[in-house]
Formats: sequence, structure tokens, C-alpha cells
Amino acid sequence: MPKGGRPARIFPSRRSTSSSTLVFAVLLMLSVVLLMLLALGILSLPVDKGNDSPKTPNHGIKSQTRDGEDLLGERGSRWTEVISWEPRAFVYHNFLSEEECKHLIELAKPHMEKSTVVDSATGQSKDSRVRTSSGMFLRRGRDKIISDIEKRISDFTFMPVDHGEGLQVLHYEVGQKYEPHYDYFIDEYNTRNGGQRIATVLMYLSDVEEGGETIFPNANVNSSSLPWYNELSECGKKGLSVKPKMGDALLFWSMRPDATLDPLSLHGGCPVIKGNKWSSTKWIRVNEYRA
Ligand SMILES: O=C(O)CCC(=O)C(=O)O
Repeated sequence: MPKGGRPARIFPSRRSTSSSTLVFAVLLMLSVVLLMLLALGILSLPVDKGNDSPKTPNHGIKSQTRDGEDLLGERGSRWTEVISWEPRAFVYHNFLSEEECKHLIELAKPHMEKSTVVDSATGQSKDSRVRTSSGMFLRRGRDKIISDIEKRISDFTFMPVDHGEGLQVLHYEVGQKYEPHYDYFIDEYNTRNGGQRIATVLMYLSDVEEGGETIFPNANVNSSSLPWYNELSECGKKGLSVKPKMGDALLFWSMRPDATLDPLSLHGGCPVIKGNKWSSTKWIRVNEYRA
């Protein structure tokens, strides 16, 4: 700056103006080309490559998880599907690997006994025509594979592992079923340990050729508009139904977020028409359950 004078004004030269205009124009053109390639689908932005996209149509909210958990065997792509808000019910696809399903069946097979239901007057187990499957319980944390599955259930439900009862493994042969019922209790005896049953996770350990759907007869869902409706048995068409698929898990809540019992959680197992149905149930309590 000249001493005592005004600061000299610096005028950009004509040459530098035209080169910056050129750079700007090139960048603008590149952006337009990039946007066109993206719009035409020729280019795509990198997304999380760790997760595959779902292979089954998703008619609810979908999310994929990526976890560093222990797992026996390989699982297909994992994603959750909201199937109903009344009752609150979700399917977690490929929750278990085939090896984990087989492990649970092999552990349970030698000990299967005719399933019972709870007598609400006495709180004791009793035989019933309502439930014609056979079953047995696997103690919580019985082995590493079961512990891993129970940890996964806890991650999925946001309920602590020690609020869960032991895993029940169920086997239904042709004609066997479980009539619609509630998982929550109406007697005091059964809620002494752990309080009320708040949620159920039902894991399918096998596919079923025909029938065997889990049905919610009172769900507030227009089930006939669901894409799998035509694949359902007559029983399955009477409500919102989930077709058993090996490795999938169904989570539903027997209590609403305001802690009241949800009668819309009424559910049952339709008769198996063809094949065999193996499943495993985890009942989750409001409080810690002493196993
Ligand atoms: O097997 C099913 O699909 C239903 C089983 C069930 O209702 C239960 O275990 O509480």
C-alpha cells in the first residue's frame, strides 16, 4: 500500500477471470453428467455392502441388522418386517441358521412329551385337546449355542436375557394344532415368578409343506390383501397368519406399551396338513424370571 495513500485496488486480470469461468463450467458439466448417470441407474452410490437386500416382498417397515455376534452356520439376509401394530407383531427373517435349528431339534427330540396347557384355577399343567403337539423345555443358557440364541433374542426384543423362560421346543405332526389362546396369565400363581408374560418369540425350526401357520384371528389387519394369502390353509385364512419358514422368528407382544394386556394378541397354531412343524418358543416376562 502506498504510504499515506488509499489501498491500491487489485483488479483480476481478464486471463484469470476466463480460466476460473472455464473451471466452473467444466465442474458444472461434470455434475450434470454425474446426476444423469445416477438418475439412469448406470452409476450408484456405495451403500452398506454387508447386507443383502430382502428376497421376500416386504409389506411393512424393513430394517437390516449387522452384528458381530456368534453364530453356528450361515444365515441368509436378515431383515425385520412389521406384520401388525394391533397386536404388535414382527417377523425377523433368517433369525436362526439351519444348523442352529437342527441343534435345537436334536437336543429336544429324545425328550419330547405330549404338550400341556396351564390350568388357570390351579396354575398346574394339564392335558388338553386345545394343544395336541409334543414338546419339551431347554434350560436357559444350557449350552453356548442356546446362550447365543438367547442373547440374539434379547437384542431383538430389548428385553434382558434373564427375563426369558427356558426355550420350549414344539413338534406338530399332521393334524396337530394349538387352538387360539393368550400367552399372558389370568391367575396369580403363574405370575409369581417373573410377573406377567409380556412378549413371545416363536422361532420356526422347519418349513411346513402345508398348514401349520401361526394365526392371529383378531389382528386389526386386512389379511386377505397380503401377498401370501393364497398360500395359506383354510385355517390360516381366518386371520393374520405367518407361514412357518425355517430360521424365521415371530415376535409379538402380549402387553401394550401402557402395560395393559392386549387381547388382540390371541394366537394359535393351525393344524399341519402336510409335513412336520418344529418350532421353539421363548416367553419373556416383565421381570426377571428365576430359571
Ligand atoms: O405353533 C404355533 O404357531 C403357535 C405356538 C403358540 O401359540 C405358543 O407356543 O404359545
